[in-house]
Amino acid sequence: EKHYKLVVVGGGAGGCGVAAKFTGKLGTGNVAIIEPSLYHYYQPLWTLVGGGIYGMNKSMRPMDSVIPKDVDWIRARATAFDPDDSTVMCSNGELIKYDYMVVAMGIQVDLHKIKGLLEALETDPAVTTNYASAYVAKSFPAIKDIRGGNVLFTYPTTPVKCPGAAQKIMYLTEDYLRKSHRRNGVNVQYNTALGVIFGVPRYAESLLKIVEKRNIDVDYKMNLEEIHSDRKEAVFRKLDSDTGETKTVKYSFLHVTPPMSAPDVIKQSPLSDKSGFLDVDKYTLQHSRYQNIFGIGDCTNLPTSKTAAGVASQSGVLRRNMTAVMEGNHVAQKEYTGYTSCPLVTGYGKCIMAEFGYDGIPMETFPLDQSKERLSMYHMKKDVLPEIYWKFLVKGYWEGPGTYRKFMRLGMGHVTKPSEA
Ligand code: FAD
Ligand code: UQ1
Repeated sequence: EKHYKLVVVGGGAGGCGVAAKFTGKLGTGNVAIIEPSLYHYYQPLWTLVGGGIYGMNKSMRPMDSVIPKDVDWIRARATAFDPDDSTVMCSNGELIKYDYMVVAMGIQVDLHKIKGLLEALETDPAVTTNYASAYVAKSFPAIKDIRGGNVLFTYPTTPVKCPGAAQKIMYLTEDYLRKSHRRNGVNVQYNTALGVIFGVPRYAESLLKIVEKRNIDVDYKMNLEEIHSDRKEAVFRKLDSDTGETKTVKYSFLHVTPPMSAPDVIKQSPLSDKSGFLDVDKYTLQHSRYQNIFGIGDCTNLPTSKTAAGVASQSGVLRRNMTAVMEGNHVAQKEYTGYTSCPLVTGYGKCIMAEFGYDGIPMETFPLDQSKERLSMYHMKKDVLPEIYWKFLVKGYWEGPGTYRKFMRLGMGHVTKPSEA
């Protein structure tokens, strides 16, 4: 049995950043990251990889290059939590004891929950998803092969990471078809299980205008249930039908946003709430029942959109609050506002920079109307944010644009916003 002052479970966006923040305070050898993957992925790039703008390699780095040098890397999966004993069991047989633990395991992509999806991803070049590392690189070749027919995009009933990414790839595809003079004769269709195009009305309004202008067909309350890749058919359940009606559509291209859920290890532990996600306080990020446990990112039950931008903002809150608890002070030093951001890429060279907090309250950083499509925000997404991520976020230095927002918007008042993120 090994014992650490701090154990971080998961070496993704949240885990690396948090470990980097605390290893300086706690000292070499006192912090460990439990992480099975050999590569760390910058997933926000996957939209652009799918759109043919970057290669997959640009989204990945060897895990040992992002895990801070003075942190112990335990190359294994966490397989069971015993929070009453302050221990985690690992897939390599090691039992790890901790004084404090941060759970940052991300969200689980449940490809197996749609009948025929795994088979289609493996065998049909026209079926793809930007949500799983193994298939992102399929997207652009498939887009280039479109020659008419129904080009379908889906959105499931469950929480997902970066909800906007289900549509970003659709706008890129549509733009690509237009620019390569293949848009005629193609029916672009967004089938979403939701009843709205986007959860925040301010941005939904912009997106509705875009789909109308670009002749994209949106069908609400449609949940992808099955794929028959042998017949190139997708079957959707109509969620608002009492009789369980379905709709079957022939596809020439299909981008799937798969259902997702909390990692099974969390679901099966005393750490989850009824939804299966890690049960944390929505303002302090401390676990609701175990004071020496905190959570960050996609694996938590924080009621806001799951994004790396959210993780950045949460990491500052977690730093302050966990430090306070370690020093014997009251936990609520800083409250999370629910800040999250979704750069809605709407074409090659266009992006709506959505930023909002709890209850969908807009929290825009820049002194301009971010609900409009802009080239500047596209460059932000494509060129600036990747640098911020690798140079600052995973090293523990980027806590989101909160402080910059206050500075940039001095005197600007056209969007209501809480003062901090
Ligand atoms: P992750 O970064 O996913 O890390 C989780 C880590 O936990 C992984 O390394 C995993 O290997 C590890 N792990 C899993 N199980 C175990 C286990 N049992 N034991 C130990 N370790 C485990 N966000 C934005 O802000 N802007 C965007 O534009 C954007 N676009 C996106 C586009 C796509 C296509 C996708 C898929 C995501 C996008 N995101 C975007 C979302 C962003 O990538 C995630 O919200 C972010 O990575 C969450 O960080 P995390 O640390 O919670 O999880
Ligand atoms: C952000 O902070 C962040 O973390 C690095 C992202 O992850 C890729 C984002 O996509 C966004 C949009 C932000 C928010 C930052 C600004 C400047 C709007």
